Amino acid sequence: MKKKLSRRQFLATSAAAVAAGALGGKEARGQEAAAAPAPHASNASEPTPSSFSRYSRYHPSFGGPPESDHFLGKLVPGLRKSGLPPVPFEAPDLEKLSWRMVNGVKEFELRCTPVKREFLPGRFMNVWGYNGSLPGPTIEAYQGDRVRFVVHNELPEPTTVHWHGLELPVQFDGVPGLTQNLIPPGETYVYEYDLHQAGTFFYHSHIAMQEAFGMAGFFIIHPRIAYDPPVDRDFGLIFQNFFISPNTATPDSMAMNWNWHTINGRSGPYTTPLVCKHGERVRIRLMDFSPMQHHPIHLHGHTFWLTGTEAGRIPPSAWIPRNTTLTAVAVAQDFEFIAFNPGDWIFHCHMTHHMMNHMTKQVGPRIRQDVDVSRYLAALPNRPPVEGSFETAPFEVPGYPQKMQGMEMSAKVMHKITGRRETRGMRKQWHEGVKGLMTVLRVLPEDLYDRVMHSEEAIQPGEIFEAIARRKHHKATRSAG
Ligand SMILES: [Cu+2]
Repeated sequence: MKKKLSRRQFLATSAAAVAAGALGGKEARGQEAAAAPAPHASNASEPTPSSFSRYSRYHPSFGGPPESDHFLGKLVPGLRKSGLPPVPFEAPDLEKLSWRMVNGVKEFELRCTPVKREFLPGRFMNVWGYNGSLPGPTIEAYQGDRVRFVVHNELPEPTTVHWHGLELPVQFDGVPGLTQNLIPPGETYVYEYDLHQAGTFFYHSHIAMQEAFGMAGFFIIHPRIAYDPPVDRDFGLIFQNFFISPNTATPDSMAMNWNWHTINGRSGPYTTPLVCKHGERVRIRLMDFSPMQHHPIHLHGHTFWLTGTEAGRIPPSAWIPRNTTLTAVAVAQDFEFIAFNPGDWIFHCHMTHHMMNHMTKQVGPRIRQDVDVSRYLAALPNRPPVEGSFETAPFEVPGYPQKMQGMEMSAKVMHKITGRRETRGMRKQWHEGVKGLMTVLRVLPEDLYDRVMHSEEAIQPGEIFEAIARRKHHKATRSAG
């Protein structure tokens, strides 16, 4: 019976405890809360309601002493019950690698392939990946699985696949020369081993120049039973950089600087927002597969806790509250938070050059004088000389690239960006603030979540955003939930 307590009942219980506290002081509150049924009672060491009688997952978690459980958020139960398998992992804009069971082994088929990936609408880049995708499709498995990967090399050159972070028999580690022979073009190689770890792993080519071409993908290994408290959402984002000069669509893998930035193979604002419900416990797994660049990843509107590494969940006593986390090359980090704050929140790398892709059309001092570069390109033999003086008024402000902020895009491009379900009801010009290594976390009250993600009714630009801005969040959610 205790296990059947609904979320609404739990909230009412918490509210009653708070009200009792206000009337009768601290002691009365403790007694009232202790008498209430536990939200889930599968485990004797789980928190009791008194642990979070003053905590609402619909309010900011700050305010308590730094060492308190409230502040750490570690006692907040997920909407998802404890003791169940983990929620499926979700990496926006990437597919999952399918598998079939062959004599007790999960068999996956992985093809190493050239890829045309649409970084931005109409911008198809010649990169490499797996099964026609950059990054490769996500491998999702469970601790204890035995897995087999049948790898076909469809590239014009030899390759190997390395299973990053896995403790496996050495002959399957994927290092050319050291542990195996290269897989020649057109050939197949089979890797097979047991998964005894759990965590955020990835797979990638072990040829440096192929890595610079983007050959990597998520390899998520779940524990059989979700960590407690469980998360309601499990998202993943791979950050990558490429140097693609203005007049080509093929990266220069020898370059030492990077002008195109992708999350799961797309650049902002073409990255697909992460959408969750108000009050859910959310995990986001970050993985940096850039050739050389580390990324300070920043989430607005929430404090998150670093809760995991490649090696799985960190003990809660060691969780670290942050707003920005520096994710280094070849590192995976998991963080978790309660999505207590409804709205459209930018979620991005904080390196200024990663917050935009390069603009090729209007570079240089001429734009500062409000003359389009196309005039010069059209009259190359007799183009006017460049003004050498910096003492004129236009040089007192930066000009490029600040002028690109409000750049017009064609209707076709705009439709690809704003026509997706996940973006419905965002403000009309939302895409102006989402560039390069950026995406959006949308925290939607339950009724608005259903309208955006499940209904077919028309939603005007800005409608959802304005509805949230007008609401008193916790009241609206309780009555709607
Ligand atoms: Cu960055």
